[in-house]
Amino acid sequence: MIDKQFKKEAFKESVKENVKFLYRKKLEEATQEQIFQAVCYTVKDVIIDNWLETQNAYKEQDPKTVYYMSMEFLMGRALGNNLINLTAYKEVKEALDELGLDLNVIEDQEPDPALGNGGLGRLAACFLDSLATLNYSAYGCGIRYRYGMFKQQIKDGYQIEVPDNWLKNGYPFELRRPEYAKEVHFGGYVDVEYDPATGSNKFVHKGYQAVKAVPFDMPIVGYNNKIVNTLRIWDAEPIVDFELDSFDKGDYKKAVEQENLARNIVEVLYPNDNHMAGKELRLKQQYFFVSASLQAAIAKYKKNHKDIMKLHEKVTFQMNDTHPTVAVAELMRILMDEEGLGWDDAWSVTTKCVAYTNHTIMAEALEKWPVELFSRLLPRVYQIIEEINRRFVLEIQEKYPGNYDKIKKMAILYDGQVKMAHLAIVAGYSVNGVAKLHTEILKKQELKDFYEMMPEKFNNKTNGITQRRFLLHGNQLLADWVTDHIGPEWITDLSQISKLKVYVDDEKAQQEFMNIKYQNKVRLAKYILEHNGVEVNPRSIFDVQVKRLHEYKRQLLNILHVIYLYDQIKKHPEMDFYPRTFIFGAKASAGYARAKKIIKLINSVADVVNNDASIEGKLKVVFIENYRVSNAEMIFAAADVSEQISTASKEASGTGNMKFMLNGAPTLGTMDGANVEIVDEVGKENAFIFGLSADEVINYENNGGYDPRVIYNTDDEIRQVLTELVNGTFSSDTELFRDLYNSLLNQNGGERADQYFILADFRSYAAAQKKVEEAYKDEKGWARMAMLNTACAGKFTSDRTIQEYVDDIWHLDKVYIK
Ligand code: KOT
Repeated sequence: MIDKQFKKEAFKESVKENVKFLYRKKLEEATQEQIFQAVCYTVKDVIIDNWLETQNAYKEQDPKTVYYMSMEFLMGRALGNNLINLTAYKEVKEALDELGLDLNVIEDQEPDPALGNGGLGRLAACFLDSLATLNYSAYGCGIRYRYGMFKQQIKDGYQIEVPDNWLKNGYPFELRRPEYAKEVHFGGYVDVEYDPATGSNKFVHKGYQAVKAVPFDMPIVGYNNKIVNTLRIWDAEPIVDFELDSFDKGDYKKAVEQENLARNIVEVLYPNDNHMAGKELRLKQQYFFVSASLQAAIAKYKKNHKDIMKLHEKVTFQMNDTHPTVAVAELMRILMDEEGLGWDDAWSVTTKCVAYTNHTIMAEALEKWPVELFSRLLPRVYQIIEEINRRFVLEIQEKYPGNYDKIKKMAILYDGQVKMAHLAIVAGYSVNGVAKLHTEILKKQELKDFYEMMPEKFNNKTNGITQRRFLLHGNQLLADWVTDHIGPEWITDLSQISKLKVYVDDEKAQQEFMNIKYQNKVRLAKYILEHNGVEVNPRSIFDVQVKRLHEYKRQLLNILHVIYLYDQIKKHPEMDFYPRTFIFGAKASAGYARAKKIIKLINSVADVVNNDASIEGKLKVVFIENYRVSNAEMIFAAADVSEQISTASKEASGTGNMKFMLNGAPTLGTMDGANVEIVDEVGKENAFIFGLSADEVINYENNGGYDPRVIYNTDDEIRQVLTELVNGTFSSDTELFRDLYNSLLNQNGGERADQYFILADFRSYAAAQKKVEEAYKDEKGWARMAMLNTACAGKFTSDRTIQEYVDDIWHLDKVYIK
């Protein structure tokens, strides 16, 4: 409770006033959506005051600022989170109660701003929360996509993509800032002109198309500290009457083209996770938001600093994967062509300002642009990249004389392609991976040559999540219980949560903890009944895998194991079997046919299993439609088992694994990504680890793979499971799952048979699952394990991650608001 607006009576009055003002209605006449808007305006009113104060404090104290450059910010709903961080959630809930309104229902009116695909975008959102909470000056820089991540519907077991028109009713928390609009230029050509003022040549970009970038600001509320930072996302508008001199007014065709460019550029988020969309429009999106963000950052710096050579003392740009890496050349362009620096000075500033985070080693995600496309779309920027490359190649030659292999492997321009990761590493002053294992793989394998040449740049920053959203908001019962036992410090210092360890053998605490889990399972069961029409038993083990659908994440392994269990129960009806509910949630990229087929398989297995009376409800399979941030919060709270079963070495970190852990669900997983560190924290005996190690997988890969047919030929039960994919058990169309079947057994072109080692890991996965069942039957033992997971999750707060970025990379100053 920090402001007068959250005195209950004043709050109630304000909501009523807003309903009247916005809709000319009385509260009783307003729809829930209208009430949602009215409540948001009341909340925004408080936020705006803090926002102004924060920005004033920044002006006065002039701290260094990080610009977190990201194509994706998967924010999730803002209302509940803002109330939590304003420490006003409970008061507002009561005030609304008194008006006969339910805050949960009102929160449910908000569209999920889904300007991201999955982990990478959600990480950016958690980072903004932590930056504000830790009193650091920060901007998120991104794109205001008209359509975010598609909404998923399941029809007849298939995924259908429905456009996500999140701005349909207006988004209450955004603020349009036309006074900070910037122009961004595409296409055209570069002229060399003699500049009499300097007596040297200058490069002039001509004949381009221009787009106006208009920023929309969203407030990022820190927890209980009055800090409000800004997520600045850029909209595109046609230039029409904006700086008309920059193009030929009379050119009708060009005017139409520019209008189309503006319309298209921010239209939609590319729905690909861990996959490069090599589309011209994607590169346009990248340059669009990068150029606008850099122009704005430099304009802001110049307002109260004279010396552009000291930019790095006040500004740092963190590139969230290679998607914003064109920033390297764009910053060079601005410093040289607009600020008048020479190459060496511009390079010296740029290489102190930009840093790069790598999030994946999946080959298909590596960004490489055809030179033809790049140079046509961004001729001046491309020229600069050529020069960066020329100088870098000279450096390679100096360090490795005569070693042309190094040039081939490390050059930024090679084989007619622009390699964005190479550009990011060459220019960046820091290169980091997102979990210990991932960073080691980068150093030893993927980026070995770069690590050898510039080891000082490389560092690890293990990912984290914000406990404010994923415990305090998402699991209010557990949050209150934790606070009752150890006080509220965990909310801003998650290391405190280890104080729960003293309760893990306390039977009363165990019962309370598991009773909360049960209530959360009842809540999820209700959601599943409403959304899927499937009744699930909240006393069964809730075994959950929610994440993007990708072959490397191995949802296929999970569902094949479900088939295996089903076969076992059918064959031995008398066998001891603890009831289990397998819960899936996953979106597949629209063009990823095999991923979509796996969704269909999950739903087909669900149809058969859920409707087979003979197994007496022992096994249920549920596919939750449209998995997203808002239902994720509820799902984590209700999970008993956290499925983190990627092929070792493939999942850079994972962050869902941390959300499950915090909510008391032990990990069933491979030694991959941050799972390794989860096990370090909680102990191997409090997780269920299986499968090949990253080294073993990489070894196989370097030696041409392995032969799944040996397993198929010798393991009857596995063969039976695979046979059921194509013998009509789950579809009368025996060809429906043929591709999945083949992918496990047959080599296909360049693709190895079972390239994600599903059969190789199957038996060890099944054994780990058996251990889960045994462990769950021991009620006290399980309660202890679940509590230990919560108690050992302290490391995985994004507050810790951000503090490490600040200490090792950004060197920001804290700012306090009086
Ligand atoms: C790559 C290309 C396009 C869109 C997304 C990606 C992407 C996503 N690359 N890595 N990620 C995930 O990033 C998360 C945050 O660091 C990791 O936890 C996760 O393991 C990555 O797969």
